[in-house]
Amino acid sequence: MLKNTDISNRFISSWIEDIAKITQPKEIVLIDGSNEQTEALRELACSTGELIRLNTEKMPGCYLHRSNPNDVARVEDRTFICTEKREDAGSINNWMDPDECKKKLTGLYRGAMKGKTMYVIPYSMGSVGSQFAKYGIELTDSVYVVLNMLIMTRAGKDALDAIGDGDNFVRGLHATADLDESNRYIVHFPEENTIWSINSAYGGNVLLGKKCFALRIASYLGRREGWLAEHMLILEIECPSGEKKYICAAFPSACGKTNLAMLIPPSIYQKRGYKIRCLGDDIAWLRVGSDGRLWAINPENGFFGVAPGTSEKTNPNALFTVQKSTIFTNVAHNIDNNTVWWEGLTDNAPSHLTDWKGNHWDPKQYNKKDPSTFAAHPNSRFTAPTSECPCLSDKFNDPDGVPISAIIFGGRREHLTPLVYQSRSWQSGVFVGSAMASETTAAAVGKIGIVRRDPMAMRPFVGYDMGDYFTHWLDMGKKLSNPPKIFHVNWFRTDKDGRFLWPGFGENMRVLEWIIKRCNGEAEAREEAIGYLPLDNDICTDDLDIFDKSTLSELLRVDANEWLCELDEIEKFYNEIGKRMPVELYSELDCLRKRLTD
Ligand code: OXD
Ligand code: MN
Repeated sequence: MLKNTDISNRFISSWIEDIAKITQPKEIVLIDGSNEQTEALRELACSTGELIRLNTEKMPGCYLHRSNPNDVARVEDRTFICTEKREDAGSINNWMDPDECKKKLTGLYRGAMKGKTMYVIPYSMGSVGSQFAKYGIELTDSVYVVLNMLIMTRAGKDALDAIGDGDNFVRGLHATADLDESNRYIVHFPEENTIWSINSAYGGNVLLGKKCFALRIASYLGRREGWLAEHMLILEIECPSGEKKYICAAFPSACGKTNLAMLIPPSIYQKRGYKIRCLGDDIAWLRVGSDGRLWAINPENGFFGVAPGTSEKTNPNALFTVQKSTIFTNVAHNIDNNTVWWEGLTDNAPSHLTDWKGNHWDPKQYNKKDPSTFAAHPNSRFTAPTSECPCLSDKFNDPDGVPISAIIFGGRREHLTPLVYQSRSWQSGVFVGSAMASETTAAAVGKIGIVRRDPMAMRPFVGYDMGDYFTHWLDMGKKLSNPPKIFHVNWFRTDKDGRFLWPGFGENMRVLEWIIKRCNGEAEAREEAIGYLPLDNDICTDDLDIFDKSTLSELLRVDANEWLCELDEIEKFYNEIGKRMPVELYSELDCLRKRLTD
């Protein structure tokens, strides 16, 4: 058992004791973040088969993990917000009464760690000591979770010291149990700074610092304390003048946040002196600075990215990042050279692969329309340290964060939304974010490709009522004397044959350039009912062969009738959110309807 002397904080030690009485581990180990302990845990995981050590020359410090095939994505229908009053969780979240939930889950946790080790992981979200930083402790019986948390957060002794004697930390409890899907629960008690997770070992459900803390609990705390926790990447653009600008962008899961955050500008932009650097690919915490601007940090310390589709063409920086110190989950194993592979990494698959379930993979069975024939799971992941990212901004660890000039919302829409448009004001920008919709992806269990409303890409992550969340966004705007400009982009518009109209990836720089110019007051725009759009020549298409101006006009077309139908859908969604929907957003909706019909 953990010796009392290891943790002097009584709040922590008595909580650990309470949990240990229920889960009954054979021993308790404190994670200190030292290289020796981490290395010993890697050895242990390799000896039990939980990890496979990959080619130490080609991919030093890299490992492969295979999860249970029933446990490969976030489970939104098993995710709950347990507030005292049901209405505080809102109509979009699943809710359970906190006492009933604890009773039920305590039954499931009872004896769940028998014969196992319970690891105690103290961690910090944000640089330890920063005004943005928040601390947590995760108790888990999974070495895989420990090793992932050591990459994704700043975990170990420094975080424990920062908690000191206080009880201001998020209590997270994870037990693998027997991975029974029907008893899988990811539950949050925002009023008690507590998260419980059981019967899963998939990252988004069990790396409790990530979605559970840094989004669901943090969004709740942010509302109480006057800041925002958002599902956003953060990137830095260095302009030819040497000036650096910072942008946040919110896209639903698996819609290209990692690619945009690590974008390499096309060569004509490089020649002009543009550079892009990454600060984060998934989560941003945003505060109002004393200068009236919005300042952001990325609270994480690693990337938990989707592997399929990542290649030398689509994201060379991510590919470079994952060559070292990375844990791969559910990708294919190239047994000839003990490396990894996934669909999209190269045009042709290597000759001898073991698929993500550990079976021999027969390339003849591959059918690109049927994910069950893929060598890697469509939601297979890499967990890689930010420190390996070749384009990491030197502001990454800055405790004050970076000042944000623009916020971009985006979704995956075949039709309707143009390549880019700018909202008229903060309030209309909040409307744009609230009305976001996207086709579903493999990041969560469920049907893929269905359009669903995903406001600010936060539908699965807001830890309280969605109407209150929008009100909080509107209130934040009132505190910003110099707010970021708000834009919406859509890289996924298709032609009548279903082909993407926009080349995407590095070429998205062309859209970022217009956005930065708008922020600097250097680009014109045409005013449409939905907001401001680029004039025909405002998006640079130099060097873009296979692209003609008529394609650009199509990408920037606004169809009033389609938008009027969309507004009906938005209104239905607002009504579903219910009585806490702010009137300001209904009035934005009415004004837009009027502008579209005038
Ligand atoms: C993620 C997600 O893993 O959004 O980032 O699902
Ligand atoms: Mn995400």
